[in-house]
Amino acid sequence: MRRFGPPVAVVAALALAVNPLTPTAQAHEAAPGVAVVTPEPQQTTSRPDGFTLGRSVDLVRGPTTDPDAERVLRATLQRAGVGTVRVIDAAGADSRPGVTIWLGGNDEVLDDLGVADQTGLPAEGYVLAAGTHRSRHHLVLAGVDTDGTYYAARTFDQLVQGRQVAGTEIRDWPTMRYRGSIEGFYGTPWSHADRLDHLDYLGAHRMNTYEYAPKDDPYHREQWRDPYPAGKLAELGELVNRARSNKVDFTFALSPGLSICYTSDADYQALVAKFEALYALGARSFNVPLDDIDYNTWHCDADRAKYGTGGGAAGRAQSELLNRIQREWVVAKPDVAPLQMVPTEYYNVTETPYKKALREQLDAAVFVHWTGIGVIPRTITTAQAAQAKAVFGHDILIWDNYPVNDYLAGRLPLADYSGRERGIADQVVGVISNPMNQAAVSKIALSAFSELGWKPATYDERAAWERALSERAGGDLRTTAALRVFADLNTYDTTLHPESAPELAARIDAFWTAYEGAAQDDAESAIRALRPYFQAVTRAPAQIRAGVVDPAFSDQAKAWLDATVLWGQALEESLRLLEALDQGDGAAAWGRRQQVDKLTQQAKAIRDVRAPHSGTYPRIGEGVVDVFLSRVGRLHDEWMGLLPRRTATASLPTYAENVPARMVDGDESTFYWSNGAPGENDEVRVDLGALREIGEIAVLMGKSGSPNDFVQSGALEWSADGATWTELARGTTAEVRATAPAGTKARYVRYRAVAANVANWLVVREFAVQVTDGSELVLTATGGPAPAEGSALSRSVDGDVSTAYEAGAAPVDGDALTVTASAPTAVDRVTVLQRDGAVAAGRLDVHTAGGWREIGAVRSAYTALPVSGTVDAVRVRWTAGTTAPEVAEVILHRTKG
Ligand code: LTM
Repeated sequence: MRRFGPPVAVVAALALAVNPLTPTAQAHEAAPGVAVVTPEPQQTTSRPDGFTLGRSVDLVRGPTTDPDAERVLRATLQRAGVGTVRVIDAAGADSRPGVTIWLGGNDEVLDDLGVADQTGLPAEGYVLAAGTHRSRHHLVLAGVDTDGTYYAARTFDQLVQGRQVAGTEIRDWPTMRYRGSIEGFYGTPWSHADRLDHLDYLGAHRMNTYEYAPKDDPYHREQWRDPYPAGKLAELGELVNRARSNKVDFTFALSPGLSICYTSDADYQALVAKFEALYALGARSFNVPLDDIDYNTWHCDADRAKYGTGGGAAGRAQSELLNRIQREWVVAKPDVAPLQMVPTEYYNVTETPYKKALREQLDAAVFVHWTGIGVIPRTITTAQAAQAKAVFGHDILIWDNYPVNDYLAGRLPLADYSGRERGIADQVVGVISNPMNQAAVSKIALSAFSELGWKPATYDERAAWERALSERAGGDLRTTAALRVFADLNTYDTTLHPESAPELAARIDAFWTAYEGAAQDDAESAIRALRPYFQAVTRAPAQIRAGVVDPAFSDQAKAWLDATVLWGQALEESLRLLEALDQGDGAAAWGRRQQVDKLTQQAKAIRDVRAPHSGTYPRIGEGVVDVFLSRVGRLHDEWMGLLPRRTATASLPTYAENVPARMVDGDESTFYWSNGAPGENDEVRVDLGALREIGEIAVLMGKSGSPNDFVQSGALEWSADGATWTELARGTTAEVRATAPAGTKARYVRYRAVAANVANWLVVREFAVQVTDGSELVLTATGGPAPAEGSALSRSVDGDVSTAYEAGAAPVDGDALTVTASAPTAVDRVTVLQRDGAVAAGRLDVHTAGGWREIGAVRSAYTALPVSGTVDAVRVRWTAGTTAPEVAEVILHRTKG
């Protein structure tokens, strides 16, 4: 049909592709029995004198012993089958065969083992030594401080394989001072249980920072002055304690910027009162975020009078407030860490009066957060970090907006944590993650943060990602493979990963190359080669649910997992649809097509429970999965004789469900809405599906409520091939109209921004392009039974088989659906598509110059009857009392040639 010549090489390559659910060990994975410690310790030397843990061990507490470290250690020992832990003095240590654990260090034992002690290592560093001296086995966990001993215990937890302790000497310390997360997103905040679990996760991954800054906690931002209610305060207290037991600094953030009066002593007192309340609970680290506020708006006259206007004035006002907190409150409490702040200009390194004011006036002790350039930067380079340090004139803590998804409704960014240069560690004091609304799902990215923060010198984004998947899967290879498939479908995040489902897309590209050019046999093998990956998509959610270590992952990813099953099934059905077409089986193809549409609708009806994701459907491989399904649908349309429909696209992302297709649906009450302001050369485009002679064009932008959402300065252009464009008109208004010169033949028409909009987004209600050459056969439907409310007869001839004319009642005597063509047309087949489950019976007639003539019966969902001659109308005479029909399409297949 559409395949010419066999591209054997491509087909062979496809056939060799492995089923991605086949468990295959990855190169980065350690050999069986050898532990992988994550984050990777700075220095590891293996020794030959490892040992096996018996039923009991002796425990000696040393100078940097720590109860939390002991808790972790005891849990590890229990897991390894050690039933008795005998706590003894160093003096009573046994020299007979057995195991002694030195928690908190012991220099003599380290000496005996020939291991240098921890002296000189940075804060939080430790030495871990496991070896044998004179037939006694020793495990020394020697921290520089108690945090270090805790981390030594965490590392030991990963080292033990069953009962085996490999002989080892580890010297380890963190490179970055701050490692962890800031719960700093908009939308549904994490639950209390999420946070407790997250703090455990941070501790287990040697991360030491959790900042409490959820934008939608009213007491954090909108109502910052109000004290927390008792219940909420109790929860915060529990978090502080849990953080401490995981060696995590709970940092309490308060965001007063929406309403504070900087000169007001009462406001200052309200702020420190809130800090005091958290201090009383045990919090020892504090932050004042001033992001996402308008610093040109004062909230009291006194501020305006004192500071004047502009960024410099704002910088001075903020500095004075923060200096007072740092100098009067923080330093009065020696156990409180230096204050942190988030500047209003957190997203660039440009020199401005605001930054100058912070640089020159903000107390030197205060740490400044910075997101990298552009809020969600694709890359953060060492040079940029150095610039940030210089322009803010303070220590920089990177608030990295990954994998946050509050700006990506419906998406879970699950790709690797990429684009961060290792050298940033030399310029900043730390990198912390702003995670997703879904805490447990964020762990894939967080694991990479722990690796970058601990040992940036060897940070490898891809390897870290693979390790994170494996960890979520508890090391199970099938679950890891399923997670890889799922993560691929959830790659797109605008900047770090602007591509969608790259693995799936590559396989689909290879498939089309093989399929489109292949002879029948090779087409079948192209389908056979692609099918396992589609099956892997369908099956991945069940494998993930069965195999992930953390039930919260499946719970929080539920909407995406459910949707993945449906999209996977739709992909599989679409392959069956292709097979049906290859076999010339129109009835089977129509059945498959309906399944694809049904599955797609079900997938789009799914909602997550969290804002902002509750407002839209989970996006699964969007731009790849849906495009594949549409392409198969177009092949099916073409096979049935439907003329190519016009389609619409936009270069900008879509806001909510206001998709580009709404620009060409003939309905001005629906619209395309971009998810951002058009930049220069952003465009909306109509594809007529084939070269057509065009006439009047109208681009109707803006809408009530958003009248200024239009391209403020644009060019209306047409093209025959999508590459070379001819300008038709320029526009600066919401509605742009023009008429193409007579004889203009175009396939594409676009409206392109010639300059960026300053702020306004883009709404296009309708992008109408008139076709003047009569090549678009226009069909009109009349008759009955009358359509049900909300339906229309026209849906039986709209060229879209996913919509249908739904009759409001069963047919009565004399009811007929009549379809009239805009011109008499040579036709060789008439097809009537009814929806399964609503199939009415009737007789099919065609109208020619000789009048009406019956050509056969309509009695199933798919009726295709041969006809010859020039037809100007067809009709279905319904059998009275039969089912109320739902007619998806009536198609006149035009005679070729
Ligand atoms: O990034 C910062 C400093 N502020 C906000 C965050 O609260 C928000 O989560 C992210 C992502 O939308 N963008 C911001 O600008």
